[in-house]
Amino acid sequence: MSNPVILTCPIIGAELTREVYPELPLSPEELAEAARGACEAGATIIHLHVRDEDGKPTQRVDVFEETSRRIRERCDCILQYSTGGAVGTPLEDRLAPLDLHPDMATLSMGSMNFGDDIFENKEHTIRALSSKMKELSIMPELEIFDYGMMDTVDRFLKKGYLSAPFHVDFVLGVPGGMNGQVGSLNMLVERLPKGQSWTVSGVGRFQLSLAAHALVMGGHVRVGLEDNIYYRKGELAQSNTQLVARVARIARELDRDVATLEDTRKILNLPPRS
Ligand code: KMH
Ligand code: ZN
Repeated sequence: MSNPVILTCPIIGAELTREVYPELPLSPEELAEAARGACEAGATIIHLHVRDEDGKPTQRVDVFEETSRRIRERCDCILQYSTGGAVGTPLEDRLAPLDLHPDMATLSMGSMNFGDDIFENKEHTIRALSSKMKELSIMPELEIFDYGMMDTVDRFLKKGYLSAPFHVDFVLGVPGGMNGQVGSLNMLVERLPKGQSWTVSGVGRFQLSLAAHALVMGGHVRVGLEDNIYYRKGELAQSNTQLVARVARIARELDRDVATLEDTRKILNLPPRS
């Protein structure tokens, strides 16, 4: 294999609405179809948020369960549950879906302004999420929105609240976090503890440029509607599939294979699903 790139697709997120993106998949069935398309285009990890019957973000276990089942009926992929939820989601709710034993789950490494809201991740919150993932052998993906969060990673490693291996996702371009210039990504990658894998999530207009930059740097890429709804300036993307397919095409042109599920498990040290 030629330096395979793992493509993660965040198919919906918690903030997006049909007012801004009319074709937004919301129900378990629609989310499963969106996941199928993304996997066919090359994604092997689905970053999953779910919505309730009114289309509102929820961390309800039954909705995660039904959506996961429907996704698994259609495609073999790694499910990565969001524990970030929406801004303001209580810790108890953020922890709840972990009981379903997903392969991976997100772990945001600090609080920040998130647009006009606050995405709160107190140290005790991070510890609670991290220790439940450890207890259930769920691989965390550390969400890094700002440079200082790397210091929290070091502190948590030192204190034993986190242990390698883990995977890191640099989420760049959120208003309130670090910007999506390529220099930001360079700094963060240099700062990463040796031997850990990383992905970049470019938010909004940074999605394509950061994806291309990560491909050249040898990193992995997250691409999908949660982070960006445009295919190009002024033109809404048709679907997650379309966004993933473009990055897969660019990867191949740059002589990087798109990681298969087997490659992905190997790179991330993920055991096969039991
Ligand atoms: N919705 C954001 C506030 C995650 O998935 O863990 C947090 C988020 C991160 O999307
Ligand atoms: Zn998310």
